[in-house]
Amino acid sequence: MGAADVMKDLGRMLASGGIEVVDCTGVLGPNTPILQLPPDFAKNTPRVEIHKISEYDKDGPFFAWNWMVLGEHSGTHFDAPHHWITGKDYPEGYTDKLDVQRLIAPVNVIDCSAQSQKDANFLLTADGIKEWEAKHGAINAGEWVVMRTDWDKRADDEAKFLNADDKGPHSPGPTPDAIEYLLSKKIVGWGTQCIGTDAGQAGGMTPPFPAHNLLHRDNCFGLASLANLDKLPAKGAILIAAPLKIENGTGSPIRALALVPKG
Ligand code: 23J
Ligand code: MN
Repeated sequence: MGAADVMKDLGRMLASGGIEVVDCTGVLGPNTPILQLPPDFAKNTPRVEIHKISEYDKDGPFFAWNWMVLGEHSGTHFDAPHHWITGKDYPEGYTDKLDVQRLIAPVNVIDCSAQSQKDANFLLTADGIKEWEAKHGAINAGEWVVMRTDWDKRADDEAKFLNADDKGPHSPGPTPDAIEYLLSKKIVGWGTQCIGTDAGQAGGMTPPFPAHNLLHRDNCFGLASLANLDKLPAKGAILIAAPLKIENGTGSPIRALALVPKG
């Protein structure tokens, strides 16, 4: 079947609901959990603010609109290669310069929800990914890989979402060998449901923050604070994860949408 026929069928399936669009995005607002850097950094990304300009009043009798305070790395968001020092030399490693062809791709959903419920510091390893592949099929070049932890169920409570104590944040993520394995398969990117693409304790790994360090070293993308991954099949969905075209942007909030075959 040719591409034109595929498109025709895709359009029909979307219009009829045979393909369901699942929203993998959290609400962006003042209650959105925000990353907290250790206090030795003077600056941090701000809380999201939404300010009214008008709502059918003296400042706008016919119209409602708002303005915002919004960091690039807020809520459900995209990490571009330039976000990390290992990706700094890619000329296309910014939100306004990257190859949009890579943003829409099949998604592999690795369910780590049971392990993550038992252990907030659960780490997905290369062996864990290979076990998943033996059951569900191989991860292929050009695909997204996301780690399901159901962490989005905590997103209405920032303290539970960040899950920090005097030793720092505790949240699941990948090991360095997991990310190296996925990069050897030429994935487009890696996503999680936690505040960042790395585990809470990833600052102590070698290299520190391996998802950031290794993904962006290889010009690959990261996705964080994804929602509703429990509504996706292990394989068979297509993920659309498109950042705003921020000039020289290092990341951006996204509306992450998954196309899921029904039934
Ligand atoms: C800045 C510094 C460290 C980290 C992050 C941002 C993120 O997780 C992010 O949002 O990309 S770890
Ligand atoms: Mn980020």
